[in-house]
Amino acid sequence: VAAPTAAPASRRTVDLPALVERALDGEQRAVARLITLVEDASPRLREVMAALAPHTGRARIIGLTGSPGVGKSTSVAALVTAFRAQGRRVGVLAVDPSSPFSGGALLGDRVRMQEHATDPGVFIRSMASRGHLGGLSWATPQALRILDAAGAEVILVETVGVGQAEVEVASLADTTIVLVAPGMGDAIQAAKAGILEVADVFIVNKADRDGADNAVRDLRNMLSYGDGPHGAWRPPIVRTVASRQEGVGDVLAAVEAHHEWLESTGELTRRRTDRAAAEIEAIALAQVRARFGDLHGAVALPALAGRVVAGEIDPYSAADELVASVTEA
Ligand SMILES: Nc1nc2c(ncn2[C@@H]2O[C@H](COP(=O)(O)OP(=O)(O)OP(=O)(O)O)[C@@H](O)[C@H]2O)c(=O)[nH]1
Ligand SMILES: [Mg+2]
Repeated sequence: VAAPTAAPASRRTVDLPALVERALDGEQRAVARLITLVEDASPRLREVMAALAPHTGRARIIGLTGSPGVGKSTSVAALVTAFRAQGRRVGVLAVDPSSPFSGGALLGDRVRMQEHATDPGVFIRSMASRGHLGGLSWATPQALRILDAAGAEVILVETVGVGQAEVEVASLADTTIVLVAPGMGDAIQAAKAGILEVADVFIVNKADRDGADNAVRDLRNMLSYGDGPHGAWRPPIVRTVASRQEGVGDVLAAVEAHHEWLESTGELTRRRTDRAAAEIEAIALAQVRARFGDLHGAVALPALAGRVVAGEIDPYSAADELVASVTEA
């Protein structure tokens, strides 16, 4: 009978430096295992990130967002094909920030990604970040660092699910692509959700369907071109039929133009610095929150709460005491 502790024990004895070396060599299995450490919020991530740091900062990060079924995964697959044709190594990260089950959508993606699955120049990984301390903003940047260090020159990030996560993922990318499709009222939905502002490039996908012209027109109307300071970036609108690889070259050209604009204006450095600041903050807050958690079962927080209930202390002073106790720990 196998000892029930076998799995955790083998996990603990993992030769991390060797795993990191293999990931740096671009070995897919090693990359996958490191990203699993992110999903598990492993305490050994600190070690991994320290070893990877000198090898990061090269990858271009492209986020794709848009309503369910608009064609994000199909577009990701089409873009992977196009980037591979240019000889670039590509990482794909599908993030599921909300759903408790990473079922259907991600499974569908895996099927669509089949043609790329055996290509050693493509890293594909889906990740559930739900339930993490700090959630998406904590886990995604770390997975991106791993892919970056492993040699992915371009990383495509697709979010599954709608809402705040879309805007959040946009803040993780150098270039954010917002997809809409004809007849879905997408442009209006996107405007409502505050997604128009985060778009660097628009794709009107499913241009083989009726209403593509209307979708382009809706977007143009809402974008109010002509405003904005001289030299500001104006998000181009590209039509695609992702399922037939049509228009993908135009998307690549738009992404390239945006990258050149980012570099020439210093915006790339600004965005990456903002991102690093958000990442540091997320890690720091997770650490503080973990210490609060330790105190939940212990004396400090329940004792403080009791004193607040008894009217011995006000909640602000109690919070001060709690913060002082965790930051001095
Ligand atoms: N007609 C047409 N169908 C397309 C096109 N692109 C994608 N589709 C189809 O649209 C459906 C949804 O595509 P997906 O790529 O899974 O869309 P998604 O945005 O990733 O969907 P979720 O991840 O579930 O939000 C699939 O059946 C695709 O084959 C296109 O350009 N034209
Ligand atoms: Mg998808």
